[in-house]
Amino acid sequence: MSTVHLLDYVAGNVRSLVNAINKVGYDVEWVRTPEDLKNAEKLILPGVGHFGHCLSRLSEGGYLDPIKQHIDCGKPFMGICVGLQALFEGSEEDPDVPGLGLVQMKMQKFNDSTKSVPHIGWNSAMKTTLGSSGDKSFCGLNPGSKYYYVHSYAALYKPAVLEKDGWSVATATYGEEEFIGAIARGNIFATQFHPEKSGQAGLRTIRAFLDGNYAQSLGPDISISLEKKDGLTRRIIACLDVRTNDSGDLVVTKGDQYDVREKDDTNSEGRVRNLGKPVDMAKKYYEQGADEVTFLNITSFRNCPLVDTPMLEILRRVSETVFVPLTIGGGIKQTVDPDGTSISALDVATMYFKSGADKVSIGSDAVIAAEQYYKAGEKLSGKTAIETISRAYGNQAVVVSVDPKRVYVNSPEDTKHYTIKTQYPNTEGQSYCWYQCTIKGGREARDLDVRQLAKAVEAMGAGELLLNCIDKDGSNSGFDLELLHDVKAAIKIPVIASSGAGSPGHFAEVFEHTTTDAALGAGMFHRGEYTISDVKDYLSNKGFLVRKFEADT
Ligand code: 1PR
Repeated sequence: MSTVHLLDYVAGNVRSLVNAINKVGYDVEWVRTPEDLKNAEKLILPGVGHFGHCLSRLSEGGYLDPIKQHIDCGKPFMGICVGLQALFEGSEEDPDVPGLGLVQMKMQKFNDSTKSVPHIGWNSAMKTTLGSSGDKSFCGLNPGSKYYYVHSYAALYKPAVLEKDGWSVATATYGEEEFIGAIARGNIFATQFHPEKSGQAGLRTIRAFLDGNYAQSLGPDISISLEKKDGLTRRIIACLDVRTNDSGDLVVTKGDQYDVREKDDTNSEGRVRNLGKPVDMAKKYYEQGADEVTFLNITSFRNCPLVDTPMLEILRRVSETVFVPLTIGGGIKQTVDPDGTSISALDVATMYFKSGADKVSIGSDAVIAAEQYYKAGEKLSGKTAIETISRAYGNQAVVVSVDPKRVYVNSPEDTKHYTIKTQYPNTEGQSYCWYQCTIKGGREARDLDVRQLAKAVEAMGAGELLLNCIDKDGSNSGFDLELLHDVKAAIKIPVIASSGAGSPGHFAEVFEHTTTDAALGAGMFHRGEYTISDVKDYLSNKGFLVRKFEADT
């Protein structure tokens, strides 16, 4: 098997990249010291998180000069995400930290006055300019395909600079901003998107780079044939609530308002609903075109040491065949093992990242952290799970999952919390409500409203909010649009609508009537009522941009 050298000096969460490289027939050799770079023929530099953190670590480790030498002597080099950004002069994110300076431009933050930032989701990479290397540099990129991006800073497209220096560029457009999705010149190829998370389209790109088959599968020069417009698709996420059933097996389950037990006629507790096996179901949803898969560990498996937790094995297996982002939630917090060993939230998250997760989702712990944030006069402690994990892995790796429920009041004066006037009064005719945060899977309500939580976790560095709704969960009656309006108005980070999806029409409704960034479904997919492709076909017929699953080629 041919090998490729991988320089993972910074974050350590590259399992899916390794899986993707193996999948296209290559073996990974790790670069452990700067000297190892001398033996590298093909080199991949992935990177996530903070530009300054990545570049400083590479510089302190003595890697920058050997990387430059590798590139200068004409050997194949591929940069991914911050690995692309490293080729530039620098970034607004950390103005004092220089990049390699091969591209004479700086990264800029996306304008967040008109859209959510980070830019998360599936967007294009369409060939725009031809550098001196001509078509040859575009490793398998296809103008009809979509690729998975997650970043707040981008190289905004400036054709004059790039063409002068002979760069070939593929761009994407987010809102009104056109930016570099991939760039190439001679032996250099780099993507702002994550090819290892971009399904078959991404695997094709990795394969083309590794095979040296740079000219493969080029489309027409779309700057002539297509109008540039926002290429971000509507993201559809499949969610698997996982727990052990009464026989001790790990199953996908699904509740109604968080109650996952079968209703029976007796007063005894029913059995846990068993809707299938997590690994098989994740693969099924990937093949139906899910843009992401989320696993929520809804009960604790904490009667065993963390390293043996069954979710780790599930992630390892899923990430071998599912090449879209995987999120894991449940129990992401400081933990104590049965033998008394204390494990920090960051270490817990690290174990999940190393097993194949791309994001962790924090529930109860985020609510407690937000309460403390307000108690301290809106001051950050720097020690919360959200802060420590986002510092190490980047904001995009931290999702906060919130489980709010409605509390009705007669008038806004009856509570100190932010209320909305609802179109759906309760049976007592009360038409104002606020959304109360809960912890422990909805079992314990706290004196914190969802707006407070959203603002606090955004300040702490969460990259995305998974907005459940206990009142709507399992109801098949559509998403809570009022809740979504409430939260979207308070924050800039992307919001995933969750709870209540019962038909494809509910997805169209939520995208039409709110500015939600993504929508998640569970029960309707698990029960086989609709597939993810049904939802995407429906959305596409309604004129929404969606990504279609590309089969193996
Ligand atoms: O608090 O950090 O340990 O995280 C626990 C996680 O587990 C939280 O994300 C919490 O939302 C989740 N959770 C806890 N108990 C339950 C339960 O159902 N008993 N599930 C639970 C949450 C909600 C969604 C669901 C949507 C869509 N499930 O994930 O999939 O509501 O459902 P639908 O489309 O069928 O309506 P921590």
